[in-house]
Amino acid sequence: MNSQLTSAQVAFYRQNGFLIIEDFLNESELETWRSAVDEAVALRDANRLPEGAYHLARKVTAGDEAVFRQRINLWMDHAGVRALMLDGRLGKMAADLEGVDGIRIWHDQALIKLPWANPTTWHQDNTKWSFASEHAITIWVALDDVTIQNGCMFFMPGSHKKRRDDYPAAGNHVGAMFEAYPDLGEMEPVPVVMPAGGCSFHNGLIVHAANANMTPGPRRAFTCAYMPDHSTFNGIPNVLPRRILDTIQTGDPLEDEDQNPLIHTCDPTRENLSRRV
Ligand SMILES: O=C(O)CCC(=O)C(=O)O
Ligand SMILES: [Fe+2]
Repeated sequence: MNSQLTSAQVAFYRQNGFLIIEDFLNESELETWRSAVDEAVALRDANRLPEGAYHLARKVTAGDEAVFRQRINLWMDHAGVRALMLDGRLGKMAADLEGVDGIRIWHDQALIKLPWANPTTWHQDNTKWSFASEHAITIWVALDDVTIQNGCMFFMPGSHKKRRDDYPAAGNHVGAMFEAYPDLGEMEPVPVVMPAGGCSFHNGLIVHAANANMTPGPRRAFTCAYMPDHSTFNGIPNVLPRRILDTIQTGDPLEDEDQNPLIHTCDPTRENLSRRV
């Protein structure tokens, strides 16, 4: 795993809100990621979230997969994915890119754009999550070659510097966000084409989307969204399970190790928490 970041990469990320690393996994690591994710998705069956999650508990049907097959928090119920996700090197990359001292998993997800899937509409991520932070960050790992044709992502460079809280949910047309924020619709997006084994990082507030899949093959990606340590609950349930929602109030820290494990910290007194693989 190519987990060494240069200062030029960090500077690019902070200015643009994203970074592409084409040679992230080598061949054998890519095989490990593919087989762990494929197996975990198959075992999860038609359940989008692990058992106990608050909502979205209903089983997914074909109509729900028009944009992608989405299976969330596979690290919780598959040992192979868990070993990949608790790797502190990923947490350190996320922390270094964002300049924060600790990183927790918010959620992982398999995002499989099936053949002929619809585009992913323009959106920001962090506005949907249970914490608000300028330093949320996601890694998106390509398990297949990602092309313009099969559903690559697109980023609006620099758009992460402004929170846009108020726009229609996905399901509307691809550019629905631009009706609320016309300035965004004037920008030139950057397509994120990369070979299998490549990855991108993107800030939780960057405005982004993905193409339709206009090919007969799937576009498999595995992603993990990260939350800075010390983030607090904002009242949005999102993927939190009932077990947690029943016990926290808005403003409480999100620090349940079984839900949001600390995978990297600069604090030596808490280091053992982030060394669990
Ligand atoms: O893969 C996609 O189609 C969209 C991914 C995305 O929105 C994300 O990772 O935040
Ligand atoms: Fe997103």
